[in-house]
Parts: sequence; structure tokens; C-alpha cells
Amino acid sequence: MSVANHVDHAPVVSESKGQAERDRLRMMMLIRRFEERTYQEYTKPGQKIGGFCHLYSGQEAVAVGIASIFQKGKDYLINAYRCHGHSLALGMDPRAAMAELFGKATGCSKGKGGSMHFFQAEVGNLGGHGIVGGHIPLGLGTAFAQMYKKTGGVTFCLFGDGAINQGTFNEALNMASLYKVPAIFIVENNGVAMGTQVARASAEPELAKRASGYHMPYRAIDGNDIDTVIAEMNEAAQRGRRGEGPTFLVANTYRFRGHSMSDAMKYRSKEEMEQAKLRDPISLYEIRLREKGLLTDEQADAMEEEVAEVVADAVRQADVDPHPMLEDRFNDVLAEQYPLQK
Ligand SMILES: Cc1ncc(C[n+]2csc(CCOP(=O)(O)OP(=O)(O)O)c2C)c(N)n1
Ligand SMILES: [Mg+2]
Repeated sequence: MSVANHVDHAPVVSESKGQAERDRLRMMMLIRRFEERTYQEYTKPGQKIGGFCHLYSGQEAVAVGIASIFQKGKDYLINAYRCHGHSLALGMDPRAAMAELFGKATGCSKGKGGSMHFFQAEVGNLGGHGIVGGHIPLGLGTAFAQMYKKTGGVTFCLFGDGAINQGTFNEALNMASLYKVPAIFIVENNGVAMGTQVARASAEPELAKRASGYHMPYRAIDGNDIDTVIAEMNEAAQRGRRGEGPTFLVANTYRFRGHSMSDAMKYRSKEEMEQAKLRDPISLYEIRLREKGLLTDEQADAMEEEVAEVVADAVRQADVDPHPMLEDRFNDVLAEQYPLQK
């Protein structure tokens, strides 16, 4: 990512100052590189990735912002099918992620889940769900368990703007508020459900207001600004941890790729996409860190190179890893074989 010459007199950058910020930037870069490489691997001749595949490019600030405050082993994150970014942000090994896309036994779901079903139960990453809105009641359930068992954990339940028109959304939010469960319901509003624009699907186009009937705090936030995401998620998580109930946040963002791999994006104009690129969450954060004196050109270039190599290594490894064994086809498909945190 080159943001050349926007600071004429770059401040001196100390080694450790800003390390946390640079780690966040690196993670956003890693996710972007992972997704773009996935696109290449999916579309090239001799394609080795199959099945549905939904890329997260453009929305990285939401996942990395949440991961910045997520308490591993205590909190839960449950998600729809656009789940590569969140999984990497929560610390999934890129090899395990790429191997899953290649359908290999070394994948995070042992090669049986694919793109839509990335899981890492031991850190609280509960996937990866393909039915639009289907996992929202599950997020209500895990938050209820956290409250009931007094774990102090919260559930980050993420879904798209299309999912809030499902009955499950409305049923789950009502019950979540009634029981005051520690959930944060997060819409990643990329403006479209496949190709259907929000205004054509939601009678109330200001999506945050959709929670007003459920007596919980709600807010629309800039989902491309990672600092905003962190601040808002933190406030919502604190509410949950204090036993004050759920929060509804609409993170406004944009996806740079099509809905899935077969989408030519005819519903988008060139102008719209050019405008969106100006608000690329990675460029925005890079600029901010340079202005604060927390990032040099050399550091940014080194990070780009390093994440490219991490992803290239993941692809090389996935390519040679073994496929699942036929005799394992019925193993690991039952929940009791993956006990959640006590
Ligand atoms: C119940 C159900 N209906 C329809 C589909 C087909 N479908 C898959 S993704 C999608 C669009 C969802 O859009 P949104 O919730 O905005 O998420 P995004 O893809 O933008 O991240 C649809 C209709 C599905 N998977 N499940
Ligand atoms: Mg959407």
C-alpha cells in the first residue's frame, strides 16, 4: 500500500512507540493480501479452491477493531459466511485458513468446512455460518450462557445489512434486550445484500434505528475507521460486562470485491467504486499513523513484504498438505467433540 509523499517532513519514529498500532495495520494488510491471493487462486486455471467464497477486502477495520478488544478464552465471536478476516484477526494461523480453502486436512475445520465455515473454538471463534441470519439466535444463546455462568465474557455477533430483514434478527434482539444478555450485535453494512441495495430492502434505510423497538442503545459508526470501531466496540463491551445488556452497532463500510466469486458487480458504477477507494480503511490508517509519527515508509514497505510472504507460504503449504481421509468423513461433525469454554 503506497501512500507516498503525503507527509513532507516525516517525524522521527521510535521502535516500540506505536507497536500496537502497527500490529493492527499489519493485520489489516495481512487480511487484504490473504483475500486478494484467494481471489487469484480461485480464478486461475487449475483452480484449487472450490465452493462458495466471499471475500472481506474493504471491511478489514471492523474485524481488526473488534480483535483489538476481544478477550480470548472469555469472549465469543459468531459470524456470517464472510469470515476469513475475523478469523485471521483473532489469531488463526494463515496456513490453517488457506488449507481450509484448499479443502485440506490441516485446515481450521479439517478441510470439511471451506470458506464459509472457519472456526477456532478454543479462542472463542464460533464461525462461519452460511444461512443468512441463521446464527443471530446462536449469538443470543452464547451471550445468555455467558450471563448465566457469570463468565464476564461478551458475544460479538456479526452479520450483514441483508440479514437484518430476517425474522431471526428481530426475535433475537427482542429476547437479548429482555434478558439483558452481554451481546454486541454488529451489522457490517457494506450497502448491499448480494446486489440489492439497502434502500430497496429495508423500509427504514437508517439501519441503526431498526433497534429502536428493542430498547437497547444503537448507533451507526464509521466502519472504515479502526479507531472509531475500537472505541465503540469497547464501550459496548463494557456495558455488556457490567450487566447492562446488549448494544446494536451499524458499522458502515464497503466491500471492494463482488458478493462471491461469480459476481460481476454490474450494480455498481465506476464512480461509486472510485469514491469508495478513497475511504480504504488500510490507507486511512496508514495515513493517520504516519501523521502521528508512528510509521515510516520503510516500516510500511517491510510489512507489505512480510505479509505477502506469509500468505505465499500459506498457499505453498496448502498445496502440498494432505486431503482429509475418507474414513474421517463422519468425525468432528458433532458439537460435543468441540467442548466450548467451561
Ligand atoms: C436464509 C438465506 N437466504 C438467502 C441466502 C442467499 N444469500 C447468501 S448471501 C446473501 C446476501 C446477504 O447479504 P448481507 O447480509 O448484506 O451480507 P454481505 O454478503 O453483504 O456480507 C443471500 C441473499 C442464504 N444464504 N440464506
Ligand atoms: Mg451486505
